[in-house]
Amino acid sequence: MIKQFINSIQTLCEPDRVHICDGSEEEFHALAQLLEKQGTFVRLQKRENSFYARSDPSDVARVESRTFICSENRENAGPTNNWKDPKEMKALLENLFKGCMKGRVMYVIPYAMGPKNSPYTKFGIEITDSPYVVCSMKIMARIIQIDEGKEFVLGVHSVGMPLKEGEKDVPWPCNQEKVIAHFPEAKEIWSYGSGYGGNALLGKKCFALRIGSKIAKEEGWLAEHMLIMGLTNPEGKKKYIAAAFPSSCGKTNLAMLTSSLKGWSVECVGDDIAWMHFGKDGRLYAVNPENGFFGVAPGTSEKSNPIAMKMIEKDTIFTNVAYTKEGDVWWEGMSETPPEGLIDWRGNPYKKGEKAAHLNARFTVSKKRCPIYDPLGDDPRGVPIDAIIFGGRRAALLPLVVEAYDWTEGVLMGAALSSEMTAAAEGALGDLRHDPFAMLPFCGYHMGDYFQHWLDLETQERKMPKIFSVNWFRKNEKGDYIWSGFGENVRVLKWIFNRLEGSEVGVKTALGFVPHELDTTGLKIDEKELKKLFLVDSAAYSKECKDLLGYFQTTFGERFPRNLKDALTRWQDRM
Ligand code: OXD
Ligand code: MN
Repeated sequence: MIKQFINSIQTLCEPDRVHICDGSEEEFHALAQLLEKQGTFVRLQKRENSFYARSDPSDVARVESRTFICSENRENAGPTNNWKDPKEMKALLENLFKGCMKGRVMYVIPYAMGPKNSPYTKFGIEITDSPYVVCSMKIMARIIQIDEGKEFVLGVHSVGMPLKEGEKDVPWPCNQEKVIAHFPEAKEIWSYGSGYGGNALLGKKCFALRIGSKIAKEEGWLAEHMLIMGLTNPEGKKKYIAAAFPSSCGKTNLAMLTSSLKGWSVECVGDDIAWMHFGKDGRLYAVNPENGFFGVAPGTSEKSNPIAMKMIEKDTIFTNVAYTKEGDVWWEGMSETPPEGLIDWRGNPYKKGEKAAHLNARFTVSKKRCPIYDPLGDDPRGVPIDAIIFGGRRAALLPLVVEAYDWTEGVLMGAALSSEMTAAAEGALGDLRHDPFAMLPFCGYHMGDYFQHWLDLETQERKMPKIFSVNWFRKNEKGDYIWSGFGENVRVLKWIFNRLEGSEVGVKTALGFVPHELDTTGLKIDEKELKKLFLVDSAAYSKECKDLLGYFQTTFGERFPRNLKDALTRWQDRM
């Protein structure tokens, strides 16, 4: 069946030859050399076994407007996804893919998402004509032998730029026309025209989230846009937390936090995706299906994430950052001032006032490189989750931290997530958008049914994790962030940890419990400002509740769960 599929794609795409990937180091180095020769990769002088790539300026982020869920029934894609009839889409794809790999090699990548020997691991095959994608997939997924897998989620990817006889390739081939299509019933992914990130590394957003969430719904588990971290207190007690934030809101920094509080420490299981199942003991267990980090580079620094800075010292692919004359990489935030003689992400001499690195520039690195990679990070059973955090990027309104009164109200916190837009997807920066569960662009089916799925998980027998909402991004009247964030966020995690232990007091508000006291030893923060961080402004929040109800009703209609509507009424009544 797999052979047949590969043959049929070969016949359709007409590559010069087929290469079945084995995921070996030799293969990676041979492809990296090829990419160097083609001008896609520049080997970095300053970092061992590391490469620098510049994409085409038109191919820099996920293209949500060209991402489709092609369910048999339009209703099942829901109001938050673009839908196209699967037959129509297949016809369109046949057209686009016909001969699209001419002059290129067709690589077949068999891969696993999840730890070795885990009952939660799933398998995929990505067929691609991009060696850059092969090198990235080698880092981001676990490459396996084809006969190791059982059922495969099939993915076909092409940059959409066939080469004529003798035609010279460009460093970053792509096509202005882009389509990223998911077939949730057939469990297939077809991606055309982009070589960048989540559009092209099909294991990540396409499989682990869009198709993954659909499988999770069918099988009764959760595929979520969440980091997974272990938090240890000064007594050596450890708890695991999963946290959802919209793209580019600091998940990688939080997942690798360097604690500013003595005795508290964080270890990292994952920074982007969590697959979570209830165990026989009634607890929720999480695995990170990915094998590496595809992190946002700008803003990553010794201050914001010293662990990541160490992690990317070698064995890393950098894309769309700036390039120094010494043969190193640079981006905004790495140091106060850009180094002399910098080349920007477009390949031009850097000009003051312009961006040296693209806002969505990335590093791609194996999780084995993470100095605080969790000892249970690859445990086939996953790690037990005691708390789930939902975080948005909101300049006003949302307190620094709130604990939901119960599972249902916690689910409502997830559904109510909204955030100011970042550069991970195309769209106007800073615009507020609803992003339920940080899954808006990643839920592979009707989001109303997804909310219901979350509600249905709660049973008497299960020990449900506690749910919290956080907001690091509240600003004062002057427009400055009130909370210093980064390593200081451990103070909020400490409060959460102690709430789970039952050793910390919570103050009741309309939304849930907020801290009576937060450990601020050694922190320079004005008491008055601190108070503001825990304020639930009734009038403003009442309006937010009304807006939320409007959003939920107009968007999800009948499929917005009754229990969530009731929970929203409870919030409103308490205001
Ligand atoms: C990502 C994203 O790349 O969320 O992780 O966009
Ligand atoms: Mn993400």
